[in-house]
Parts: sequence; structure tokens; C-alpha cells
Amino acid sequence: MAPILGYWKLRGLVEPIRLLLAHVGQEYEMKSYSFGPEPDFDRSEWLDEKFNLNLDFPNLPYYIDEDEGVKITQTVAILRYLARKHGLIGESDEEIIKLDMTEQFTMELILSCAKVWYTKDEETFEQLKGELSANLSVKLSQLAKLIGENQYLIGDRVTYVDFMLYSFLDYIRLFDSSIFEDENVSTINEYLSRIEALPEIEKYLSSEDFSRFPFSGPMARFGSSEPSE
Ligand SMILES: N[C@@H](CCC(=O)N[C@@H](CS)C(=O)NCC(=O)O)C(=O)O
Repeated sequence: MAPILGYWKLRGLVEPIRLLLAHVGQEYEMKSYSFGPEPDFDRSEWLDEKFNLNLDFPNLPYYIDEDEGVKITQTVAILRYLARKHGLIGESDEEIIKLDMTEQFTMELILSCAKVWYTKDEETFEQLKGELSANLSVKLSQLAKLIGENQYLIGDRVTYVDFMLYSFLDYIRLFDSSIFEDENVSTINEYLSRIEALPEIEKYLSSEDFSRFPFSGPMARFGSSEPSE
């Protein structure tokens, strides 16, 4: 039986996992849960199952592989498991340290965005979004320096952290593309294009399984649908 990957019907935290699975060509079944309509955005489609899946820490995303006797939640734990299985991890201490640091940096980056994208009212969102863009510019310059001349994060070999970075940087690019126009971050644009050009990733990105939006839940101020000009 193919492993099951569960998440809301949006890119959110599940996208790096889907990219990794696409890259290695691993079959899986996507189990997507939908929110109810506004204003309540009822979550019962998920909540009705949440505590019946025998997960230690019930959450979304989850990854269940009955054949391997594996049930995992926590995005990074799922990614690390799949990366170990498919050889997409660091080998030397230097590589592992770089990946560990960037993994945490990337999670912090997306959480700082989510805090703003999920603000309750439009006024607060408008106040915070400029500040967020300024912070993201600083973070992206740091990242551009780290990537430097490398093809991927640790050199010429792709790892799970590249898929985390690709997904979350893509959401940020959709939020404020002007950040990516800065000369300081030009290596990031090339880096993103390089990941998009990986054969299996290119196939996935042009398939029916992929859509740039939504990457946030329907209650979010940004990312739940394509912004109208
Ligand atoms: N630390 C967890 C956070 C997971 C999380 O916050 N999941 C959200 C969607 S992004 C959710 O709706 N979880 C379902 C729940 O809380 O029941 C991870 O990295 O996977």
C-alpha cells in the first residue's frame, strides 16, 4: 500500500515533502482535508479523524507508511525521515551543520511570515507587511551569502533543506517579488530556477497536482488565493 501524506488542501507546510517525494519518484497517496466556508472555516473534516489515526502527536502534515510501520507528524521529522531514506542529507560534519542551521532558519522564516499573513484584521496586516518585507530582505541577503557560488545549499547535491527553502521562498516571492529584485539576492533567483529545472520537479510543477495558490488557509490575509491586481 502506498504511504499516505495528510494535509489541508493547500501548499503550506506540506509542499517541501511533496517536492522531495516527486524528486525521488516515490509513490504516495495525498489525503487532502478541506475547511468549511467562512466565517467559521469548520475543521471537522480533519478533526473527525485527528485522534483516530494512532499518531503520537496528532497534527497536519502526517505521513503514514503501513508497510514500513511508520507514522510521523512534525514537518521537519517527516522530511528528515524521507531524506535519510533517499540519501538527501548531509554527510560531513560541515554539511550537516550547514543543513541543520538552514533548516531552523527556514522554519523561523516561514513562521515570521505566517504571523503576519494570518493576522486577524486587515488594518494590522497592512501595518505589519512593510516591516515583514524589510526583515525578509535582511534574512534573504544572509541566505544569498550562504548559498554563494553553490548549486544547492551544500554544493552540487540537492538535499531536503533545498526543498524547504524552495517552497517557502516561493511563497515569499508571491508575497513581495520586489525583495528578489535586490542585487544582493540575485544568487537566490538563480538557485530557485535551478531547483525548478530539476527534471522531476519541473514535471511536478507543471502537473495538475501543483498550483501556486493557495499556500495559506482560507482565513489568512495572504496566500489563500491569487491576489487580484
Ligand atoms: N510544528 C508542526 C506544526 C503543524 C501545524 O501547525 N499544522 C497546522 C497546519 S499548518 C494544522 O492545522 N494542524 C492541525 C491541527 O492542529 O490539528 C509542524 O511543523 O508540522
